[in-house]
Amino acid sequence: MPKRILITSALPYINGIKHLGNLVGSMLPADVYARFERARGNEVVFICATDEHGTPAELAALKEKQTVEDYCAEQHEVQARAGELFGLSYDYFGRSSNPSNHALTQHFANVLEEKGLIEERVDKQVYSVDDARFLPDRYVEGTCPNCGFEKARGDQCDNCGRLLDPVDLIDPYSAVSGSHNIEVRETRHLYLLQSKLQDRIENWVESQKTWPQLTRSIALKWLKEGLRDRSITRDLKWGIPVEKDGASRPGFEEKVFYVWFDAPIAYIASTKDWAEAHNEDWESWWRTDKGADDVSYVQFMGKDNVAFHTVSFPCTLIGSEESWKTVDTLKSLNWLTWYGGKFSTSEGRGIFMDQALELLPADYWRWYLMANAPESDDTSFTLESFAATVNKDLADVLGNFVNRITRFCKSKFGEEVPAGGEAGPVEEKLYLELDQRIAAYTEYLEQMEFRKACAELRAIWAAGNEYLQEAAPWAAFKEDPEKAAVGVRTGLNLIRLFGILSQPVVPFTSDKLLAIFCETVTDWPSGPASDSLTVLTPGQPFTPPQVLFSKIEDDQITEWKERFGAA
Ligand code: B3M
Ligand code: ZN
Repeated sequence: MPKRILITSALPYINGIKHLGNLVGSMLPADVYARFERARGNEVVFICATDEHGTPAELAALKEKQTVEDYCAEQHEVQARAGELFGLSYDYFGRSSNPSNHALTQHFANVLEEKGLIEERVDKQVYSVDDARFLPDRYVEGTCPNCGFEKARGDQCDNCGRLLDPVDLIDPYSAVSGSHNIEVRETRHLYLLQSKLQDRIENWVESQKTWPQLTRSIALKWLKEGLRDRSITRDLKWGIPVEKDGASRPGFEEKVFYVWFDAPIAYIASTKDWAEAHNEDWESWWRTDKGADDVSYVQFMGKDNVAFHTVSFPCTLIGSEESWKTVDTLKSLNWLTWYGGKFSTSEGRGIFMDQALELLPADYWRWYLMANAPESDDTSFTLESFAATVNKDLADVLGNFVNRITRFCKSKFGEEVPAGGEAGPVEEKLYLELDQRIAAYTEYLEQMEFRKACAELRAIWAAGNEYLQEAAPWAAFKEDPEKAAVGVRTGLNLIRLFGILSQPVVPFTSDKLLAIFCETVTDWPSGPASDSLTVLTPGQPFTPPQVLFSKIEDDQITEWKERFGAA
């Protein structure tokens, strides 16, 4: 029975194309996992969307001298295209500003209010006189009352991780203009009474037996601090308007929902948009009373998003008392740093998705990023280690293997799988090693242990080279052409098997490997390696490929370091 797996990646903010750190933080690992589960024959729905509300979008549009609607529409296309070029295989790439999300967000707010979990409160909010606007949480900066960090944001301190309210900050200033001319004004907002949900969320978190340690400890830390009631509306123009009974809610005409309230709801809304576009049933993925109880739901995100997904969003879902599907497995990643520091959009530090593809094809980046995914710790991206990894793993190990075997076959046996000979001890040894390694690789992918999975995949490629070294068909050819034929036939079958196994991580290369044999199958090998390595039979034609990977040269590294601010 195929499993039904719902996969969501954290939604990239609309304001500008994402850098490699964003990519490896959620979208790319989610894609690798989605591809793997599809290849295993499971039914996968993989959802992402642009996160379009909030002040960042407003300010970015202002800077570009565009209306925020136009800005978002344009940037959505830019991000959709970049994702496609990187091979991110979303079933749907939606928008949090779509009508479906307006309706669902409104729905949740209404239901939560009916359940007594929402109330209007007059709140104090930071107002910047010079900017003539209320400042949303993250646009107020100041000193953290918890740890003393001087550049704490109003929503969260990046130093100690504590969730904050902007009014908690000591010596606050506007991050928009830097102005200290700010004051606290009264404003009316909707509050989600998370404190009333403490027990229910705690029980729910306790019942999650498969969460990774990082995820669990973040959730528990929050619960221990005690859930605080949080305002879920903001004084902004751009966003989802606050309604009651189908009309503007009195007193809220100039307000919208807080971006972190509506963004996770967009996972559901985007699934709905996907379903409408493909004549599918979205409720069977999201409502446990409508078939979603057998869905396994996996979320991917950077560690700074974990609290919102283990506490805030569950408050929305569980608080509604409707039968919404909640997350089963949450994979969170640490930071990828740029030479030990921060990637920075505003300072143009680091490499962004569009720039990366100007330099090299997607698979070079995909391989490096996944093989070095920041799982147990932050990982530093350097062009030097990127080049070393690409040159060694992709060019020397995988590329060289494919090149050697296809060329040798072409020159000695022609462009078809050679006949003759039988597998002997050298092949048996290879089968044994691959049986173990493929099982381990599969297990790591299933566990979403991506670094370990990639190490195993690399070892599988290397096993091919070691086998060729031992079988040495070029040496055998003169004396014992049958033995050489076995070596070549096995080698060609290895290329096909590499094509299948590599598909989740380097899908474009995988396509090329399979195209050598005019194949497109990517069904995960389930039988023994001895079966997988005898699929291509004598006489089957093939086309030797172009060089698969070119090496990165030292002067390229120098040039790129200069260009991207690493020099
Ligand atoms: N856009 C934050 C981020 O990309 C945010 C994620 C929303 S997930 C619902 O870090
Ligand atoms: Zn702090």
